[in-house]
Amino acid sequence: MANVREASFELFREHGMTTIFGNPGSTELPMLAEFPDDFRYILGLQEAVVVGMADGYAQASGLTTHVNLHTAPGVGNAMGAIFNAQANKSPLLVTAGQQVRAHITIQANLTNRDAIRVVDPFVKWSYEPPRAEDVPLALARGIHTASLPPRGPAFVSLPMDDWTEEVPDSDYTHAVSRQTKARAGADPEIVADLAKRLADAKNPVLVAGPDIEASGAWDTAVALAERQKLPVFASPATGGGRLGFPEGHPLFQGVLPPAIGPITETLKGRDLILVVGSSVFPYYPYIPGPYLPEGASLVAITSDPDEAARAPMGESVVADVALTLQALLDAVPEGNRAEPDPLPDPVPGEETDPMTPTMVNHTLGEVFPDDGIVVLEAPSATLSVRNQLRISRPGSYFFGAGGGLGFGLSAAIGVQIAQPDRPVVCVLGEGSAQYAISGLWTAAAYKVPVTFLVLRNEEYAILKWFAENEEVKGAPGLDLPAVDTAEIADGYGIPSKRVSGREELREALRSGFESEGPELVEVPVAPGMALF
Ligand SMILES: Cc1ncc(C[n+]2csc(CCOP(=O)(O)OP(=O)(O)O)c2C)c(N)n1
Repeated sequence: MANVREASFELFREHGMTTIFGNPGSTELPMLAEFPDDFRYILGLQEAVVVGMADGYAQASGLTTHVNLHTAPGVGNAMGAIFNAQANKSPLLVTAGQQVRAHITIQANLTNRDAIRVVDPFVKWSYEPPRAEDVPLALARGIHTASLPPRGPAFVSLPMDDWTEEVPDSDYTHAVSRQTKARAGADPEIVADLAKRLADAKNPVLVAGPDIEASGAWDTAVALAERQKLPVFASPATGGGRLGFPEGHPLFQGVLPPAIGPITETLKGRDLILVVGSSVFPYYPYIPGPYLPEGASLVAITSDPDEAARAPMGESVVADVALTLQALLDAVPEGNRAEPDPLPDPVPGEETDPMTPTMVNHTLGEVFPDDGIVVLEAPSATLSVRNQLRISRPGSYFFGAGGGLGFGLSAAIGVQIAQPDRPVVCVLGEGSAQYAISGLWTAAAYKVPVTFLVLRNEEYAILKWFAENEEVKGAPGLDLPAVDTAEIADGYGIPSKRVSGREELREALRSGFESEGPELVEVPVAPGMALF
């Protein structure tokens, strides 16, 4: 007979979940006792960072990933990052220690007194097993729940005295090895109808979303666009945690703006808008207008029933994105429409001192390795990074779709751990970097060779832009003088440089990409939004 810990670790092993991200406390130590040699524990110094790292790891590895947090306060610290993981559709098993069962009712110190309810809105399932013997089954259910579409975090609260309890074999052995599979294709009649509508459309367009990449449909999306000569837009950057289409492809027409009116304006004249692997749409800010251009119909393919239900217009097909796109590709003929003009090449813009974010991103593009990965959280420079880099390989771009800052720095570490052979650059605003700054310790301690590129504009530039849009005058708290991220990085043991000028920047980035450990490059940039 195994104890709860042995049975649970067997379960994790069976699912390839041998990397655990955590920040331990007294209530988690019994889980970590006699930690098996074939597992690794990645320590983060604050729970938001721990979850952000796991989120990046889960997305870049495709594996459901275990994050272990410290009872109520640890979960509390992690909430913003769990919200982000939900928006990113990141398959996380989030566990947290709980007081000894005999202590819960009398609410002894550190009791997570409403463990299930606290995280409930941000997870797919939240649970505390009624008996110790149920722990392995509850963990198995959490793993399956997190990994079934739409993927996302599931939470299990684990009383600390459960781990040494014995579990009868019959209670857990099936749970350890069972699998769940859920790739369901669309009704063939719906696909045939959609194929006909697409082929008959005069001026259709494809809007590519993050689930194309996540579902493994990248090549199929390219083949469909090429066969039908479809112009392709990326779904708005606000919700685009990953890319759905190569942005250097001649059919690529740019990133859709994120607001209602401007999207409709951009898509004016289209008769069929095919949205794949995206919500319709991740709008922000609120700029009202008609939801669709005159004469247009919209069909969205998504594996997420909630995305389908909440869309304000159009039709939705709920099915696996990769299978449905493949079926559609097989059913459409070669299109004979005129191909759209490709986007002009990105230009660096004017030389200024300090450099513009556009110039910095252009310079990054010059030295960015073919197999490089960008993790992005530089709010006022988001579009500039997209427009300058035109990333064209799958699995090469990660962005926090939830919008909660702190994702970027921490996720970059998880992405790099999952993809040790690919150079990772994490582009950060100096404000954003502070939300997860202690992640630098993990990068240094585990020699995770991320190159952190910090754009220092001494302000919350995007909030100044929002203030103008919202006609808010005189708001305090939008300036950020004297945050010296390079010196902070030194304090965490990360070699860092402050650079100015393109040549110094190129050299510092090349050194970062070649280094076997993390490096941080801080570059002063001109204030304001960078759209190109
Ligand atoms: C957790 C969290 N808190 C606050 C915000 C609001 N917010 C959005 S952008 C931003 C400023 C980011 O500053 P910085 O990283 O320096 O980027 P910049 O806007 O200057 O490009 C803030 C505070 C947020 N998105 N997430």
